[in-house]
Amino acid sequence: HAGPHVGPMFPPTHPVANAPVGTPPPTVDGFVREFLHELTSNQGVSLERSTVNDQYLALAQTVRNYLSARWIETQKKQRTTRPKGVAYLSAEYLLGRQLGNNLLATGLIDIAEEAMKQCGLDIAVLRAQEVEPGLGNGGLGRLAACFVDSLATMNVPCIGYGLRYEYGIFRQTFVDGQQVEQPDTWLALGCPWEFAHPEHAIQIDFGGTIETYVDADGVERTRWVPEWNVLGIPYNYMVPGYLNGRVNTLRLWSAEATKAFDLAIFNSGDYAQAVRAQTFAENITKVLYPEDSTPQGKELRLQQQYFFVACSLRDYIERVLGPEFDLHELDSRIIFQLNDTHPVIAVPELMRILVDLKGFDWDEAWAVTKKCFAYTCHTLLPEALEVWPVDLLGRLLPRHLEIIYRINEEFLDEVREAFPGDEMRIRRMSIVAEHPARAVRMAYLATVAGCKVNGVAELHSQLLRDKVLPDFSQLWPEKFTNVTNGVTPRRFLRLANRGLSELISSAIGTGWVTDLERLRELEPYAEDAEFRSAFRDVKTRNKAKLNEVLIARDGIELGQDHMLDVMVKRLHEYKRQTLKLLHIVTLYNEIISGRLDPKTVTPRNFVFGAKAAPGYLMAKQIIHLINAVGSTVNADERVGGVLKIAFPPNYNVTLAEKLIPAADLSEQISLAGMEASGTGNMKFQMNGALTIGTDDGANVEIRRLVGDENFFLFGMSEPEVAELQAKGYDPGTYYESDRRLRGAIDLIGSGHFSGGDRGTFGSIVTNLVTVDRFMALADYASYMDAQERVEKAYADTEEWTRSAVLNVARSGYFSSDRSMRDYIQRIWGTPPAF
Ligand code: 475
Repeated sequence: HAGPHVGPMFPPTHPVANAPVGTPPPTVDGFVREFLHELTSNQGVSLERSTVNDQYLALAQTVRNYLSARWIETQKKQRTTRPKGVAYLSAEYLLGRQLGNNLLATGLIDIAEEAMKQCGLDIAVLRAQEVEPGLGNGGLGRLAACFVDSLATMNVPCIGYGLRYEYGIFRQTFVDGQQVEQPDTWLALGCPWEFAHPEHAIQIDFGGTIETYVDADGVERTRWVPEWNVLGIPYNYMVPGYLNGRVNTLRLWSAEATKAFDLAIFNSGDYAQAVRAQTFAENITKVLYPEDSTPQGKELRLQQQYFFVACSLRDYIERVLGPEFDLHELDSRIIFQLNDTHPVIAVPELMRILVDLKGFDWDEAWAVTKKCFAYTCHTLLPEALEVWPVDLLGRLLPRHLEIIYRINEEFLDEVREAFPGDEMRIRRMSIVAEHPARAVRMAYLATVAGCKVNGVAELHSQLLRDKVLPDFSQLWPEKFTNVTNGVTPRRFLRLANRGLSELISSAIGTGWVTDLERLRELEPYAEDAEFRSAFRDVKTRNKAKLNEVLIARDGIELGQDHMLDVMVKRLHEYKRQTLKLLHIVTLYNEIISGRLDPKTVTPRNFVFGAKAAPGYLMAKQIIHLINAVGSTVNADERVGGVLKIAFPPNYNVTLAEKLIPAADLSEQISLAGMEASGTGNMKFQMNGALTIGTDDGANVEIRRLVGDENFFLFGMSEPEVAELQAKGYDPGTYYESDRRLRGAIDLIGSGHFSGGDRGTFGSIVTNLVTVDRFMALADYASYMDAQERVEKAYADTEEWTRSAVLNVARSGYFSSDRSMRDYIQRIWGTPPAF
């Protein structure tokens, strides 16, 4: 089976493949002219009087002009060929900076750099001016951004739908080592990448009641009589493929007050109330909820979710397909991919559109709906599975609740038929949970409605089938599948690590950028001493650049020539940042108590990056502890500088692009069975870091690909975790029996890192010794052993480099291009139209 056509949509006419057809190849002089034109006509300033922000905006505008013509062409072509496309529905897109990516996609990097030089400007300074759109929390949001990049590059028609939060993920600062959140004002200095279309506003209804009526044909029907509404304004972003002429669309919705609404109130004379109504509407897209994996059941969050999918479905059905389209054939033109349960309210919304507005009968509508959705699950944590209280849903979306009830009734009838007399099963599988309060289980609704359900790594998909949705996988085994996550090599290798990219290309050519499996051709170079030396030089330069960035950004100085050991990800107990801390505190404690000679310790920089959900108190205390250990250890002369701890605040995509290329060691140390996949792990591997990790998420697949000898495995396997859980886990026994572990925990408990105050980190210590839900103590000894193996391996520079090169060479599988191929083959289907 040939699979989708992947490659340029138009034969490139000149090296700048995203430039408009027929335009002459861009030149440095031409680029300078266009840039100066943008500066004067858009910013209204001369070069001499311009600020860095003016210059950045003018440069962005210049690049955007190269993309927009191709964008229009892509859409024109799609309107005539009408291919089946993908609508990726995601409440989050963690895009990262756009300028570098768009320069890369248009092939303009060198021309732009030279043009800026001719204007007396440093393009790096302009690029640094961009505030990244942080419209996501972590893995799930970044995955969406990688996927839309890959689909454009693979020439697959895709429209990404999401929300344009006025405030993205908060900006993290530390005050006395504690996290303090600041609003992320990413739009304050202007966003040159978006195209606002207020004229295409869509009205979205909320609240009210439902009523039945008899239609013209004498059929009894239901309709929703809503109480209030808001407008959804689309903001379009260009998603360029890499040098291939395709530019897809990312459409983010922003909420505004409807005119009719405030006009009515204005006419009643209540000016203040009218203005409040405006604010009320705008609240819907005001801020990204900063909870990663423990969503709070907040009404505003449900408003966001419904607003986003209602805008998106209406947009696709009415604007993209148009009134002539026969919606019985909807699945021939679109698949809606649900990025977790956040967009699942789209299921009853499509049913409502088909039944209430388009006159379908129920069965017809359900047959169409079932073919148009597929669901991706990103978690295994029970507290992360979204449920919406029935009273809240009924108040905000009464008709949708009614539709969900009917879906559930018919579904449960199907279960009864398959398993007669099994009422326990009915209760377990019901979309509507009865206890503790009546609530809709969104993952169940997605599973019932979706044509496919996938996990995000092999182990995760297995656990999803066996532990999270076992009844469903028994009923519909063929519905379940796996698509292992991936990351875009354009941003995370080609752009973030120019040195390594050039080294790779000098060895095997440039084809790897869109065909990452070709990195396999590097394997023989692992045996080539000259290549290894060049590879090390790249790492050294990346470390030097990181040092510059950290000094400029935070005044942080790392140890020179140290191993760089990095743990960057959201702060969560299951990810076990505390286990990493126990390793550091153990080394420190052994040194200061004279049992370990610092001269025998491999000098290491430990770098952390992590945001905690603002309401997650334990996570915030762990952040405080990391900072406290950092300042104590860094200042203690007995350590002789061999252990350095850095925790730059506000870890984001931009910082990731600096940290990952410099890393030697990647920490992926979640309790087995907890991390659905991980994607940072893939980025580190791709950039030549070795992984120390548990058998969890995609680590399993990384290790299988790189081989045991190139991976530092430790800890219990998932079945071992389950077994220990079942027989009863007591962290106290580990504490009592392991001298080093006890020493480290006692040192934290003694107040050594908190100016003598035992209370500061008391709850962390108590929690570890008495509860330790994620079994850090059980895996501690094994982790310490693995870290010793790391030290030994790192001492043999040539062997380490050999391993690092092999890690890169074997990372091709983790391109998000491969993930997209898997989605096409296993979920979306591969009609010739792709
Ligand atoms: C997994 N975010 C990673 C990654 O598949 C995985 C949840 C609720 C509300 C807002 N955000 C979330 C997540 O659940 C999330 O980011 N999950 C992550 O998805 C991509 O690699 O293992 O933890």
